[in-house]
Amino acid sequence: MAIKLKQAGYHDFVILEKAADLGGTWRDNTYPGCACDVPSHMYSFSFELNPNWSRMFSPQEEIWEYMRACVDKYGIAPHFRFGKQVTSLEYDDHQRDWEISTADGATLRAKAVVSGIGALHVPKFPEIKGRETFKGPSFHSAEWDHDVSLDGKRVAVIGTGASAIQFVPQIAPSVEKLTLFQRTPPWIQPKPDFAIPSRMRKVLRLPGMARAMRNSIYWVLETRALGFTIDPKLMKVHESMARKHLENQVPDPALRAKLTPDYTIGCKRILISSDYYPALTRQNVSVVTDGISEIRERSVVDSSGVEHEVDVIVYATGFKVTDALQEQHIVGRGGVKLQDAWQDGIEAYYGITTAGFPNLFFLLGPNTGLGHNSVVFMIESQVRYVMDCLHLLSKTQARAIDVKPGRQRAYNRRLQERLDPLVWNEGGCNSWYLDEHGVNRTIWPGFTFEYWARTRRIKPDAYELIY
Ligand code: N01
Repeated sequence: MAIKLKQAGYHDFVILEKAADLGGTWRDNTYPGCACDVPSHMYSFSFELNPNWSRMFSPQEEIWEYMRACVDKYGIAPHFRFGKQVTSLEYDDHQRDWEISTADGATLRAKAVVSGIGALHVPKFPEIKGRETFKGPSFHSAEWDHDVSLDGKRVAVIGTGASAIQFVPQIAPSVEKLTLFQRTPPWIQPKPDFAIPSRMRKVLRLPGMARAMRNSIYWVLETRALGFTIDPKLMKVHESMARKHLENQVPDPALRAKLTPDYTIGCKRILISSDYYPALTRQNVSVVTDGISEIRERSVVDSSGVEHEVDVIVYATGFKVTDALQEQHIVGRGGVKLQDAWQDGIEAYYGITTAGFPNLFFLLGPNTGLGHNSVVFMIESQVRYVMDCLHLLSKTQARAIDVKPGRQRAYNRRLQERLDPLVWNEGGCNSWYLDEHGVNRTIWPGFTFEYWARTRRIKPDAYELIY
């Protein structure tokens, strides 16, 4: 967003960052083995291709480094204000601008606000009886405590999502015992990861080659959308690939049974790993599927009453997703709080603007997440849309734009109708894609090129212009 603002000649903006450094996900998540599960040539900006990625799926440090390199190249550094946690956003009906307060007591005023807070950054801890009584070290995967050595320790890992499957194979060889508490097994496909040889990197530096690589990855990933967007039955191919992967890697039928999901693949995020299953077959690793009834000072008790003594607990239990935006103190026109505007569920127009909150734009807002391709593609579409909104403001000399409530409602009605028969809603699982009422507030139900095409230009008649 900052790069595109600058390129368009907007220089009067600040980036408020709660932490002391930039990087978001790729700054916070430092657990062993942290890497992207989308190929790097696609999980990067379309306007800043990097022929030098070291692997197909690059590790966290390299992605963070890429972000820093972009900041340097495009001169974004002076715009950052670190240690600025936004505590409230209030729209001023008279001035027609936003007052932004930060935790250090400062206030700022801005004509427009872009929320880039993401959905996966507030760690979620499970509500398990006695959790606070545990005497040993315990931490969340997104707040990995590198001062705690796990070597020779008895470690409990709770959760088997995208984060857990990356660090479990890394820590398993050095711990004394790893007890993995699995509530729902994920579907896992092989990870086609490899170090990109220097010869291939040389080729990628030739004109057009990095673009061709990116485009081919895009279309391969996009074909995965068929089962997601058309009919869950088309997911069968993916399911048999995942089932074969499990059979090949886990010879023990009892363990295999524990690891076999009972819902349609794709209902939860499809995970990719080639070293997770082998780690679970180790002598010092056990998978507990009985659920957790209690945590005591030195142990985790499962629901069949077995007490597992452990020295350390790692929570790989994910993030507060659908409430990440809702928990913010955001007050729009007429003093209406975002929580009240969204009392029936979070929704926006193309996930970007929401009625009653003029000139407030969301990146990765409601229903713009993906199960099959890179969200960076979605973010870039949203950024272009926000730029188009700003151009409309300049052109019309309007002070603000506000999406019409009827347009937003109609858009979301169609969106939910599309989502109804699809795998996230119908696949027979519980996932963080759904809110507490079982409504999908997270996923875009179509191909990404459809989203790209629909957000290419703002439709001015969908908006009220405020002068
Ligand atoms: O979190 P998750 P994550 N008792 O929510 C379990 C992105 N990401 O940090 O499935 C026991 O996926 C829960 O069980 P269940 C990616 O978008 C990207 O792993 O709800 N278990 C689940 O197994 C991903 O989707 C990359 O039954 C409990 C796990 O904890 C998102 O981040 C890499 C429990 C949580 O899994 C989050 O991933 C890593 C309880 N009370 C992550 N509560 C990339 O490479 C929860 N669980 C881009």
